[in-house]
Amino acid sequence: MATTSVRQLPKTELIMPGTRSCAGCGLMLTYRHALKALDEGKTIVAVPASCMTVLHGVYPITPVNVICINNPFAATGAAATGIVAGLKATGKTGYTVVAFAGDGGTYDIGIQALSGAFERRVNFIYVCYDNEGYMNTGTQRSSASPVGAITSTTPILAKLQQKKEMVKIVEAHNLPYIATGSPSYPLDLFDKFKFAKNVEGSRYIEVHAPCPPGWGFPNRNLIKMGKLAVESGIHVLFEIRDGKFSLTSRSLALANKGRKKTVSDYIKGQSRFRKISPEQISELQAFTDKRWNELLERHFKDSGDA
Ligand SMILES: Cc1ncc(C[n+]2csc(CCOP(=O)(O)OP(=O)(O)O)c2C)c(N)n1
Ligand code: SF4
Repeated sequence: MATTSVRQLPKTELIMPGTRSCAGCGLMLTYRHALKALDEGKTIVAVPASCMTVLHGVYPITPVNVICINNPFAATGAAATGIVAGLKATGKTGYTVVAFAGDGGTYDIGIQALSGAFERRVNFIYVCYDNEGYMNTGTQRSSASPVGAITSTTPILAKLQQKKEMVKIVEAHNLPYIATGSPSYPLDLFDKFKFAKNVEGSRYIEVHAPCPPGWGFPNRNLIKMGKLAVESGIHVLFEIRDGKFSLTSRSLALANKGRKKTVSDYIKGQSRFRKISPEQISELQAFTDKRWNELLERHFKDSGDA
């Protein structure tokens, strides 16, 4: 469970009014809490082409009060590596380098640079905010889009394949810290960024970031949609510290007692699933249950309660 209380969250806001992100954006809320946890005036953010670039605004005006470097779409892992090397070469210490990329920039086009940086153990935090599509350019399909979702490149049959399990790929790099998060559970998110900040080496945090226009739900339902994802097991909250796995927050509560909601509960409020077939709903439920059971088993094994 989260150790930080709402009252203990830093009052400082690093994101001022006037961002260009949509109302009800899950990425925006994630970024707000991440910066609260990370920033002590010495944070440098690497951002590829994405909604995150749009959020930052048009040079020379920005509503975000941290140093940000825009890098080419495929190059986030390499750009963060360069920042870390530059700091070392100029003798600057005490900085936190953090990369913030979408699922397109992580699961697809950025995976090579990311894997290279992780293999070299570069000292930075990589955040993938997963809004399950290429949202900035008009909701194209990515390998993180779920089965049954309509995107602008899967308009007729909806997406036929299950989502790529990116965290499993990241785990193969044996990082000291890997976590998942959700803007609907901000204290859990804050604690994970706070912990990650003090770990040495490459760290990975993947956040499920609901996107009202891309998923087709009203702006006001952002928090509800993120919660439904966790309560149905579509997105599971956990962390892996030096290989030791534990469920956290609402996912931990669901493991100990409580019933998961169904994927139908989750998809019914999103118009991107309007063409999903009954077979695809069963496939998505089976995929979700299998993954949940694997993670549950791992949690109880690693916590010694198996
Ligand atoms: C090499 C290259 N190809 C395509 C683009 C166009 N482009 C800019 S942002 C973007 C989508 C990014 O998707 P994602 O990484 O998922 O982030 P999101 O937009 O969802 O925040 C694309 C295709 C580009 N900038 N560079
Ligand atoms: S398109 Fe989606 S991810 Fe992009 S700014 Fe809007 S709500 Fe956020």
